[in-house]
Amino acid sequence: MISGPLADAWINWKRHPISDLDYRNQAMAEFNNSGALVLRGFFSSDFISRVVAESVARQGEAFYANSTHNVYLTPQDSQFSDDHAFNRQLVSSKGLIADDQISVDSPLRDVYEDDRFRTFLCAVLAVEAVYPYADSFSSINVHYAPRGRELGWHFDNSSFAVTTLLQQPKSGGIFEYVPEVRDSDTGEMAFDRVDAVLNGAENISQLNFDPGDLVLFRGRNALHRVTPTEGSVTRVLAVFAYNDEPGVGLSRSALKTFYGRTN
Ligand SMILES: O=C(O)CCC(=O)C(=O)O
Ligand SMILES: [Fe+2]
Repeated sequence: MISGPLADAWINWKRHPISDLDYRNQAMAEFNNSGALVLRGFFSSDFISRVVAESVARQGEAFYANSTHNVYLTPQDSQFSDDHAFNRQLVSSKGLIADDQISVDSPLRDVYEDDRFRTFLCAVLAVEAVYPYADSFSSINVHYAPRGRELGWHFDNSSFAVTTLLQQPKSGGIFEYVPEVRDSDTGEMAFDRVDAVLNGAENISQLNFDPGDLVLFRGRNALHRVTPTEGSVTRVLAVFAYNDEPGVGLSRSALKTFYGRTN
């Protein structure tokens, strides 16, 4: 038997011919229109069962940051009052494991490294190339939200996020968002709208996705969160993180915040 690239068994290539120009253009158009793209049934059932098994086995190793944050994911600023939009604190209680806790033969790595997958991402995200992080933590992560745990409202630092849900909780664990709240390019902080979202005074959209769907999301200007998991089934999600330039790694203080360790 001739074996092809490792990711051949993990992606539903017939349903999602990501190297096909028409398919790619359609994905690009949808992503540009809405800032989000959900490719249903992207990963094979073999991929999901293998990755769920290996991820559930490592759940006990997950790091849970015991802290709060503002929506901008920056330290508080004393020039603003504690109840100002800049300083309002949100709870993120989910846990995660880092890239260095994911085995070398994980299907997650086969997909992360696959050239066809990367070329497709570049086309949809309109970047020339995507690179792994220079640190050994950030490239592939698995997030865990057992009962009652959540991810609070925030804007992402990175311009795009690539994820796949591995395990859906019985209820809760809903991805909620409000598109185009701030403009990070012009420095528009959108304090009034941030307050409105946190006060429940804005219309909130939901992005619904199931295990095995590939999700692309522009989270730098869209305020988003994941609601607390309800029930006994942990929400488990894999994140494929890339940079659009080589050699970028997180600082020691960022590593400490996100992963609780620096080596
Ligand atoms: O869990 C999710 O679906 C989204 C995660 C997210 O927004 C993040 O990690 O920044
Ligand atoms: Fe996010």
